[in-house]
This record gives sequence, structure tokens and C-alpha cells, in this order.
Amino acid sequence: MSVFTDRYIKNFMAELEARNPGESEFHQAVREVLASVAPCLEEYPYLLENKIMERMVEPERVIIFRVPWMDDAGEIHVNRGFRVQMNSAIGPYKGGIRFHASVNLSIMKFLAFEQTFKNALTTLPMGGAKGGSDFNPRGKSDAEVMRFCQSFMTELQRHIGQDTDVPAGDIGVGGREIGFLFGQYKRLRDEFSGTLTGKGFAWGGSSLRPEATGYGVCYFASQMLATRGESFEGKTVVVSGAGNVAQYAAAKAMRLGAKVVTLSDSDGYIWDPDGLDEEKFAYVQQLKNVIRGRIKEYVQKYPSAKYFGDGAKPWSVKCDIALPCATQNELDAEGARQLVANGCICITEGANMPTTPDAIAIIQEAKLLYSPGKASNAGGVAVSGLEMTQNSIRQKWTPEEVDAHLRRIMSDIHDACTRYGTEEDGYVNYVKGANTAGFLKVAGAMMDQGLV
Ligand code: NDP
Ligand code: 2IT
Repeated sequence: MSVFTDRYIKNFMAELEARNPGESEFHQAVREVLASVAPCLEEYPYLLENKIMERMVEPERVIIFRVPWMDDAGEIHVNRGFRVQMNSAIGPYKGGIRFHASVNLSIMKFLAFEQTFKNALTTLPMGGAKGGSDFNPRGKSDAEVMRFCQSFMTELQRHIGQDTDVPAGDIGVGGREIGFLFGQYKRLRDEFSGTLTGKGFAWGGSSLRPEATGYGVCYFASQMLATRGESFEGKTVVVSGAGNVAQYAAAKAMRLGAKVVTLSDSDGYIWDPDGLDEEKFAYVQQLKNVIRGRIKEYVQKYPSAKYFGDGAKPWSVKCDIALPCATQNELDAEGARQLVANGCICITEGANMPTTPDAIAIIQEAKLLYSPGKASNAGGVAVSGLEMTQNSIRQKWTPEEVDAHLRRIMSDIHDACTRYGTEEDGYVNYVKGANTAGFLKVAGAMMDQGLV
């Protein structure tokens, strides 16, 4: 790192932390991008003079609102709603909505910041945003979730629209929640539009949107593996999470010939040495998406599997490929050391920022294949972009058509990462590649549009 780069990052981060106190996840996400793009800033001084980075870390708009709702027993609750509209340089704001007890401004800003670069990488015209609430959907009835979604949308609808800001799902927001949110949006705005993505197939949704993130993760991982003459065939795969992304990443890995041996939730993980098959996958879908149960119930159904509780993570399980698909900072230095020691060759992120900075350093030092979520999980928002296109032209594409687009987009993202991330010794630094490619695209658009 040059003296300029080192000093620039230190000064920039000191100011960012002072302006945004306590927002540790946001600081972490900015620091990583800054470290990747500082050499570009040195190379193109007009980006420095135009304070492009300073403008990128300041959201264009942040909306914080009260979300009151009543539970089934008649008790009143008050949650906090957020929408961070980070950057609209290359298209309308676009990004998911997260319902999880941990949601706060720092998490919303880190996710909106990451989304800006991810969306730029998809090749589609989408700006970056994220929203959500500290509402905890765990244990809530369908009726309670519906009332919460209706209250949340009653305020959010003022700030979104098909050409303004297009939300979608994320942790705690899947097909059920998008349905309730869309219903309320339609009622209040009197419009049937593509303002949300992840809609049901019968009412404007795209085929393959539920599968898109997880499938895209595996398409991207396949490209990474191919750079070393490898594939999923015959490999052992560890997956964390058991939600939307984890389920379809696991299913695709299995269908590509790998043995998927773990799934997890925040309570612990299951290890199935025989690996997932189609029947077990159908059971997991029923358990998580319909019954809304816990992953530990898997071992009652399949007693040859083992459950490890107390919030245990699956990283000590020997594997060739790891797919972290649960949440931010779930893979720490200890987990990274275990993966490296056990001979893992590839870590492809399905979640957003699941790997801590010290874990990334360990993984890259060992020259493992490693990709950041903003590159490898971009398939979800990419198919959301394709859903917007289909809504605009009032047409529906077949699963084969959407899959072909998804594969091409993941391949284009891989190309961008290798173009900007290949180091002198030939090692592909996917973090540097993804951050640089995304940054240059957004920065160019901001320059074109003047000081706004
Ligand atoms: P889901 O709500 O469907 O599933 C989340 C999974 O992660 C659950 O198994 C959940 O377990 C686990 N999890 C959540 N929080 C924690 C935590 N604090 N510690 C441990 N485990 C946790 O969400 P998604 O699958 O949609 O999202 C997973 C990740 O992928 C997130 O990082 C999200 O931002 C990212 N992502 C999602 C996309 C999408 O299209 N849905 C697109 C791109 C990225 P539990 O039930 O115990 O909470
Ligand atoms: O993190 C993400 O990319 C998402 N949650 C999906 C966003 C979207 O608009 O589909």
C-alpha cells in the first residue's frame, strides 16, 4: 500500500467514524471498499477532487419511521422502520427489506452501501437501497405479520415507486411478507405496478426469483472453481443458514454433483454426513417455509444426522467448499482458520458481509478462492431487475430464459472481478475486483450527472 493510500484511508475513516458514531457494520463495509479503491483515487485525481467517495458514503436520503401494530392478544407494539436510499446514480433505488430484531441504522446503511456496488455489478440499471425493521417475525402468527406489514407499508409507500425505489425481500422477508406489503401498497396507491420484486408468480413475479440468489451463488462458485480446473462434482460443501439463500445454494450445489453436509440457523447447525438429497431438500423447504420450524428438527426426521446447538457454526466441518448464507460477520478468524486447516479450497459468500475482516485476511493469505457477497450473491437482485423488466414490458419469461440471463450475468460479474482483481502472481482478489468494478461504474455515472 502506498503512503498516499495508507494516509488517505486513515483520514477518511477517522472522519467517517466521527460523523457516524457507533455504526460499526457501516464502518466495516466502507473500510473494505476504500481499501480496494484507494489506488483508483490515486490514479484518477478528479475522483478525489470531486469528493466522489465522500458523496458515496452519505446516503441520498434516510427515512426512519414509527411502525405501530397490534398483536393477536390486543397488545400494542411499536417498532422502528427504515429505508436508506443510498445512491441513484445508475437507476432507481433498489434493495431488500430485512425484518430482524438486530436491525438498526448501521446495519441498514452497510447493506445499502454494499447494494450500490452489487447492483452496479449486475449490469442492470439499479441504484442502491436497503430497508427494514427491528420487528422479530419469529413466533408471530400470519395475522400478526400481515398487520405489521400493512403498518410498515402505510408509511413506506410515500417514499417508493416503480421508477423511484423498488424494495424486495431479505432476512425475515420472503414471499409471504412481499404479498402483504404489495397488497397494502396497491390499496393505498391504487396502482398495480412493479414497485416490489419477489412477487408471487401469479401476480407479476418472475420465475426463478426465489431460487436466484442461491443458484447465482453456485454459478459464481463454479466459475471460481473453473479458474483452478475444479467443479462442484464430488466436492463436500458446508452451507450456513437455512433460509432462502441457503436452501437454493444447497439445492444447486447438490444438483451440480456435490455433497452438502450442513445447514444452520442462529441456534446451531446440523451435520448430515450422507449429504442432502431431493427428498431431504423438500423436507427442509417444508420445515423452514411452511411450518417455520427450527433446523434442529432435521435430526428427528433423519437420525443419521447430528445437531450441534448453543449457536455453533458449521466451519469446523471438513469441506472443500464453504457457502456462508446466513448473516453478517458469521465467519470469524477462528472459523477461517478451521476451513483453511481442513483443506477448503473455495469460500463463496451468499450472505452480505458474512466474513469478518480478519477472517478475510486469513483466507486471502492462504490464497483460497474467496468471493464477497456483493459479487457472488448478486443473482438475487439481478433477477429482481429482470422482474422489473418483465413488469415494464408486461410479459413473462420462462424459467429457461431467466436462468440463461442469470448465468450470463453471474459470468459477467466474474469477468469484471478477474479484470480488476487479478494480482501480479495471478491470484484473483475478488474483493478488490468487485469493489473496483462497482465503484468505477457508479463513480462514472456520478461524474456525468454533476454535483447532485
Ligand atoms: P432468511 O430469513 O430466509 O434466512 C436467514 C437465515 O440466516 C436463517 O436460517 C436464519 O436463522 C439465519 N440467521 C439470520 N440471522 C442470523 C444471526 N444473527 N445469526 C445466525 N444465523 C442467522 O434470509 P435470506 O436467506 O434471504 O438471507 C440470508 C443472507 O443472504 C442475508 O445476509 C441477506 O442479506 C443475504 N441476501 C439475500 C438475498 C435474497 O434474495 N433473499 C439476496 C442477496 C443476499 P434464524 O431463523 O435462527 O434467524
Ligand atoms: O441483498 C440483496 O441483494 C437482496 N436482499 C435482494 C435485493 C433485491 O432487490 O432483490
